[in-house]
Amino acid sequence: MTAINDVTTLETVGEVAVLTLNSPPVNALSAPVREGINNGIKQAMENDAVKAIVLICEGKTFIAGADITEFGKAPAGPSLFDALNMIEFASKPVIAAIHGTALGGGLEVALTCHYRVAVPSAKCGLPEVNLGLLPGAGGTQRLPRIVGPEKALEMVTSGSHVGAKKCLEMGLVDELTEEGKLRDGAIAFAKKIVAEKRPLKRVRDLSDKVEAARGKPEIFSEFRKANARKFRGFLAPEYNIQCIEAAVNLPFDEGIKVEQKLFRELVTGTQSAAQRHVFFAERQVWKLPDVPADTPTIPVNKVGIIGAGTMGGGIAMNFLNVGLPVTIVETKQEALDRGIATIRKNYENSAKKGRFSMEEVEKRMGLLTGSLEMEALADSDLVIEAVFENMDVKKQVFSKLDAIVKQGAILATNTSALNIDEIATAVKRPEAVIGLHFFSPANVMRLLEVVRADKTSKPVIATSMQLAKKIGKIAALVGVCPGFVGNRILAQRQREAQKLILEGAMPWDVDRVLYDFGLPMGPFAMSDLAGLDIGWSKEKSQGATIRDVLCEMDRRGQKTGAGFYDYDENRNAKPSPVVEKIILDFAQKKGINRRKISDDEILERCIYPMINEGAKILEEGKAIRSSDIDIVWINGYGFPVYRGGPMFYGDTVGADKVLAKMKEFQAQMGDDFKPAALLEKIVAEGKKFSDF
Ligand code: T1G
Repeated sequence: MTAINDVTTLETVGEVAVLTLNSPPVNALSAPVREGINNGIKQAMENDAVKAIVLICEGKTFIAGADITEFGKAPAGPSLFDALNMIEFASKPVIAAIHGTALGGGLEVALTCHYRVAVPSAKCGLPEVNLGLLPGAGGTQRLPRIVGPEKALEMVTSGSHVGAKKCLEMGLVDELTEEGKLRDGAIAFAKKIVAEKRPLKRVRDLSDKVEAARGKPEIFSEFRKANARKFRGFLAPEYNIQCIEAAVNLPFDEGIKVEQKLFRELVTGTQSAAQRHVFFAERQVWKLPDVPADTPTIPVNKVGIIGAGTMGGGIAMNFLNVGLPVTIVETKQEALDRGIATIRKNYENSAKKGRFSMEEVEKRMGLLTGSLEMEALADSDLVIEAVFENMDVKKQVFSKLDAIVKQGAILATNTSALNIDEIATAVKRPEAVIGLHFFSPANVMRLLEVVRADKTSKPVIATSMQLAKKIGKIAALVGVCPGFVGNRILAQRQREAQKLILEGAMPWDVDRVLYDFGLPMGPFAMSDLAGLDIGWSKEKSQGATIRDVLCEMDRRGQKTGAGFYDYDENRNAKPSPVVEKIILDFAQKKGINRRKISDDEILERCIYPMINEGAKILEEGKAIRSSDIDIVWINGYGFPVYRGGPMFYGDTVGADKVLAKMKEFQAQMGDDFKPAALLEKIVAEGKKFSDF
């Protein structure tokens, strides 16, 4: 065995050379790995005794892609193309031995090999699209030559990981070896093809599947049409499609040129920078500076939920999904029965869609116990209350829990904005109290705000974050303040949206601008969807706001066929002349002289105060880092991932531009736009939000 470099070794087993990469954590194609492949293949070629080469990896996975940390830096070491050419034009067969996940550049390396073997648990994929990119090392030209353009389109635009068995069926892998015996299996396969004198099969020379698709533009036009909604606003999916089209219509080397051109455009653009930022941000959220990784955690084997309404039921499903028994408590049998029936219906709907079997439905429902007595929660390791959003009610519930639930349990509140420090005053064990702010629908939304109160203990925090990961959430640890992080920032946008429709815009103008920015829907369409009468009461309403007026007219949103918009029988929204008149009359009564408001002003007034509030949250220490705020808004409110989140977007626009606008608005419209001290500091010191 000889060391090619620090991360690569070469040894011969009979007539087979084994080139092993070992570059934790994922054998990414860093400069040393590229150098190792280059030099290792070269050395094996020069050894006449070697008749075939196996390329294999130590650690948890085959090469999982280019080294994303290298992007944006000056290129170092041999180019990936040098390594790929070394393999593809080798005069001896090179066999990729795949375990774990061969992804991105990793699969592209495997595609330049002449053969690919894998263990059954391995997966292959080209997930570059999730980084705002496309496979930039020939993947868009080689993949369709093996699996055909239709499957290639699906793989490159979804970034999905395909299991080894399916890869074998598609021809992406030539043989499956026994689990755990990849090296031996790959060497045996190499010996076999040498003995059989099999030809060197270069993927680039395969043409039947791409030629068969030539002259069928409908393959691409139909794919575009079917995915238009999902791809809205993103550049990378369309560029990936164009590369697959090039593979069908152009010779290989011409197709590579198209791929290179489009890759360069994406990798230097703001969308990929944003999506690469999110990739790392999603991994940073779990790193808690003052809660060490070895903090002891509390075993959670039984979960209690108080409240079987929409939130309580949805929260319960998260734990049932991972096999944790749940006891759910309500005050009235009818509410309890309704809540449990809703959970069952949700599961049965998923089973009907083929997500899992009816047996699985029964298994999960079998873990659920309903009760009208809070005493049923006595031996729960974690109790989450999801009762009416009222401080007195919450404090009564916690006081009862304190007397009932065993010591050492976690007592969590699902409140979306109330002060958890105050709730904790209702118990003798404030260290056990934490906020677990799920987003509705709680069994679907990925975000969980874990809200630490002043006295919350570190084991409770560590356990909560660990549990969040276990139930498949992405969690951000935040501090107690009105609205925590997500809703506190949302309040900024909602305030400006309401002001804008009085000053001159219409609801459909504000919604259009924010929808075109990339949000799933604007604030007024969102209000109609949720229902305008949330928190509204007929008795107290005095027509003080546009919403009051609409609710008083029974225009309560989609559910009443009218809200800010008029809805047809299919709930298609259209601007309402009735609402337009209400707004104009309202503005007149208030003595507001309406004016034409530009789309730019709508966007800046809705988004910049959000960024500014994020800066305040950071300076108050209510979020650990700015990228956590991005994660909250992308996963909780649909901030477009290709803009990286509000704080990353602030960096893209430029903190100096945000500050200048905030000052301009402040001079015109008052202290709603007062710049945060941190925003001033960032600009003064030439820093970025992402430095915090
Ligand atoms: N480059 C650099 N670091 C990476 C990395 C990569 N490609 N992939 C993972 N890491 C780090 C990650 O940041 C984390 O670091 C640690 O590895 C464990 O990751 C030319 C241009 C492979 C499925 O998009 O999907 O190839 O936080 O926590 O849950 O066409 O990592 O520990 O310091 O995610 O077991 C294409 C991205 C790149 C794959 C493993 N490849 N990675 O999941 O561990 S672009 C990808 C993943 C490209 C070519 C193009 C996952 C995983 P730290 P982890 P995991």
